Amino acid sequence: MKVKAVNGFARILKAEGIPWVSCYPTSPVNNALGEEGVPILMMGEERFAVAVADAFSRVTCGKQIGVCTVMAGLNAAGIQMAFGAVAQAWEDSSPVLVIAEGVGAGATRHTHFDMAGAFKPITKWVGEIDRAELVPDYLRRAFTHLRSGRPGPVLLLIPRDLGEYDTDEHPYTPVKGWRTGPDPDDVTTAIATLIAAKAPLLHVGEGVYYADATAELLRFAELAQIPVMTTLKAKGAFPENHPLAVGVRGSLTEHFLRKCDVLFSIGSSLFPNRFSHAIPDAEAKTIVQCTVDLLDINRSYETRHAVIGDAKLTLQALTEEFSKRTGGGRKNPALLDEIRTAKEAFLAKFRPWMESSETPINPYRVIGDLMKVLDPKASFVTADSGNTRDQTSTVYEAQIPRGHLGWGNVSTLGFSLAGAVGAKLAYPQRQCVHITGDAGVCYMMGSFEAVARYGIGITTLHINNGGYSGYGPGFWGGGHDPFTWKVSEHGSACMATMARAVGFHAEDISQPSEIIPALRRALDENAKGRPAFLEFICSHHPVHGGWVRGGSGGH
Ligand SMILES: Cc1ncc(C[n+]2csc(CCOP(=O)(O)OP(=O)(O)O)c2C)c(N)n1
Ligand SMILES: [Mg+2]
Repeated sequence: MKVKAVNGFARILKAEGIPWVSCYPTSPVNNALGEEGVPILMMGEERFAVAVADAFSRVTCGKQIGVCTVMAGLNAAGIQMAFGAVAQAWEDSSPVLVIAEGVGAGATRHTHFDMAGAFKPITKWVGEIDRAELVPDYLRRAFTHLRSGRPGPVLLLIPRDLGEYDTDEHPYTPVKGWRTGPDPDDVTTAIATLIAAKAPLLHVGEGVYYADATAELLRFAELAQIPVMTTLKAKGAFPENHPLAVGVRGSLTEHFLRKCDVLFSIGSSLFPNRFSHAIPDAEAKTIVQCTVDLLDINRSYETRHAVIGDAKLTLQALTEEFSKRTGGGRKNPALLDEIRTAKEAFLAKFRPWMESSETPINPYRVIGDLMKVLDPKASFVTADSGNTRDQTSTVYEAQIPRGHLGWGNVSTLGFSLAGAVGAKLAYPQRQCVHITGDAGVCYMMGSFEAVARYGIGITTLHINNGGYSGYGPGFWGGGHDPFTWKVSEHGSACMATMARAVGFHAEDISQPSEIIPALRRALDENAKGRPAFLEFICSHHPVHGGWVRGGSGGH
């Protein structure tokens, strides 16, 4: 049967199980999606359209692929604005499919902008479809990249006037994606190293999420009785209320990171960025790195022991070898005591703020009360760039996989709204909340109308601390204070009023005792399909758990 190229394209997306496509006007694929019965979500700008699709891929750990379209072709405005969002997906290895209009045959001399060239450094693959009958081939390759190996964004360019192709001659079967298993010799070495360790630490990265290996991780950690820390992006991959959990950052994590003699890493690049730890005294420790991607080997630290392969297959092999060598699991009550004591010391610093009745409200009180209200087994929390990320990632306890989305090798303001929207679309039954600051809110305001229009019941928590708090006095030197950080007083700029005007349930809260009732009202509104915005009048309190820096193993 003959179909137009864009319709064949849309049918293939449907066959691949794509539930909706987020977009911003316009793309020749959008109409075809309508004709083929694939809903589109028309957002408020391109960056958000990409970010929602990106977030959907992240929160489903690539089990579902987020897809978006943006304007391009001879008017590259859309794809140019989308660049930052795609770059972020690339930095964080998120498997999002971006579709844009290609430049048709003979028209390349009419544009200055080399789309494929511009996006090659920030995508896993760019496909430029130049003949109608190649639509199935290009989508087959796109989904192979999206579903196999280290995840990452793919850009497909499809011109509007490609003509037709015959689907009987060029059929399409959905792509399953492929995994690689570990070398058994490397598994033996890794387990021998682990068994010989005096103070091992499991260091868990987001690869465990993408490999769907959280159950295998739990089994392995319990069998081997090892403390478990996660990277920010892997927060929640191991239940943070588990007696072996040592969190993401702060004194509890730091104690075990410094103390360990074997750092046993699974699913992490191990590169120390702005939002992760360096490995202290790396040369004095033995590092075992289990990862899917050779790019990470001998990258930030010299690799002596590596296991290359999918994290699920690797954890299964490690568990089997460990059981064989130890005759079943082992017990370590002294370790559990040590974790409990270190956790108590860590909480002793933050708990008073989480329970504080001071005004302006301490931001930790909002997070503490949020933890009292949310169902820990059916909720999702993410936070924005700035103090909200740092404070949430320090004290919020994620008990289920993707109960928290940590993102941001490069952490871009405004992404938390997309995170919550992507989560709500993926898990409609969950309470989905994101925490953002004054700068974060400004970065997302233009997208609120679409969230309300589609009835996406998420809650925005705006921590109004009167400015860009982490950039306060002294951050860039005295000369720029106060202009680097202060924003308008709440009396003259009420963000809750703006959110209400575009369809959100909205409140502003200045009393700590009002936090829990307001959260409950917001979640009730969410359950009815209405987003909610709560603006908390908070203190300037830029305190959070630290990252271990330095060491000689990379910066
Ligand atoms: C797109 C982008 N530009 C700049 C930054 C740098 N940046 C990080 S946090 C921040 C200010 C955050 O202020 P606010 O949202 O009020 O949060 P607070 O730290 O005060 O809680 C800025 C400018 C960024 N992360 N992303
Ligand atoms: Mg602020």
